[in-house]
Amino acid sequence: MEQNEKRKVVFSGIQPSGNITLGNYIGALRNFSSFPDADCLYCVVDLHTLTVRQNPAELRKRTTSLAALYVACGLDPEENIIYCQSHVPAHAELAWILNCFTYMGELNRMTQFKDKSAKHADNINAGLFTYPVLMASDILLYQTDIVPVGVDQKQHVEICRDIAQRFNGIYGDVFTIPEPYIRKASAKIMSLTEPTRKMSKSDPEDTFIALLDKPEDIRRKIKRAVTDSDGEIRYDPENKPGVSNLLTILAALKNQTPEEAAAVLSGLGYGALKEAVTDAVITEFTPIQQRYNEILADKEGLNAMLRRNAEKADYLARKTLRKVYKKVGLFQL
Ligand code: ATP
Ligand code: LTN
Repeated sequence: MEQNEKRKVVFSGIQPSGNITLGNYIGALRNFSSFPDADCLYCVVDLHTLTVRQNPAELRKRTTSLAALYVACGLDPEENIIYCQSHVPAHAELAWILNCFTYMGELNRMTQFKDKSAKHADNINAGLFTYPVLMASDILLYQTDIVPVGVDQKQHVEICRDIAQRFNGIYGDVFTIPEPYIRKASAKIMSLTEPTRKMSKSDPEDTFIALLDKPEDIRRKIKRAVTDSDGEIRYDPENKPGVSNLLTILAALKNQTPEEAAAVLSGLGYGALKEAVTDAVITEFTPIQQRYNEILADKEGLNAMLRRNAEKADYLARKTLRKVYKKVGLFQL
């Protein structure tokens, strides 16, 4: 690499809002290790989870659990900055500024806001509405080039780009404009019981496979997954959403296309498809679960790692925040 060529910055986050699912893993988490030549930050976005009511003790537990999962999935915490969002105050500070550069109209168009408002009709709070602004702050604080996410987050990365361009248009080149990184074929894993809906960690247990599920639970859930009555193993998301979802999962874990996965099983029944998916998921998850248990057994070590990395993130974030404060005219001592 050229001496003065800037290394790319990669940033992504996952909410500790429930058990991490197979969808989170295939759509996001497993892609996090695809950038060996970049400076990578992987954040446990705990502030974002407060947009929906959380049980405090559980949230605390899920936060360290998710950090341990990042490491268990192969992210070396010496090479990647793995940390909690609330440990770096600059996220919330920049969010305030960017709130003043974001229009109600553009936030109103966000499909996640519409979905979550419908789901939590008794608690449509301002945080749920400005969620994308906090996400933009996460990304822009680190001069991020690449944001690996599932396809459901594309719209949020786009609004982040719009906010950054608007800000740069007024104050000069303050923020790097980020690009989403979405692996098309596996960007959206569907619910096992309602395969036309996204698999989501805040939905009921039987709709998703969790990364920490025991083999017998994985087996049972896949056995019960909704298919159809025509009996043919064929990739056709429109007409055969259940079967196509199982093929997408199998293909993602075997690094094939769904059509290739279907060809291997052609002529067999849905039982064979489910068996193949079950084996692939268990084979993938078993070593991750073993590493996870080892990491969690050393709580002190995990906390020390999170502290060290939060300091590194804080240093980088402050640099951008200072620049922003100066540009907008906040008096600094
Ligand atoms: P919640 O149910 O609390 O909204 P979630 O399961 O949708 O959570 P997030 O924390 O919002 O998960 O998402 C973390 C990452 O996982 C994002 O990059 C998101 O795009 C990706 N992701 C989430 N669900 C899926 C899915 N079903 N298929 C592919 N990627 C997904
Ligand atoms: N909104 C994301 C989680 C998230 C995120 C981020 C992803 C928060 N901040 C920054 C990428 C970059 C979601 O998956 N719901």
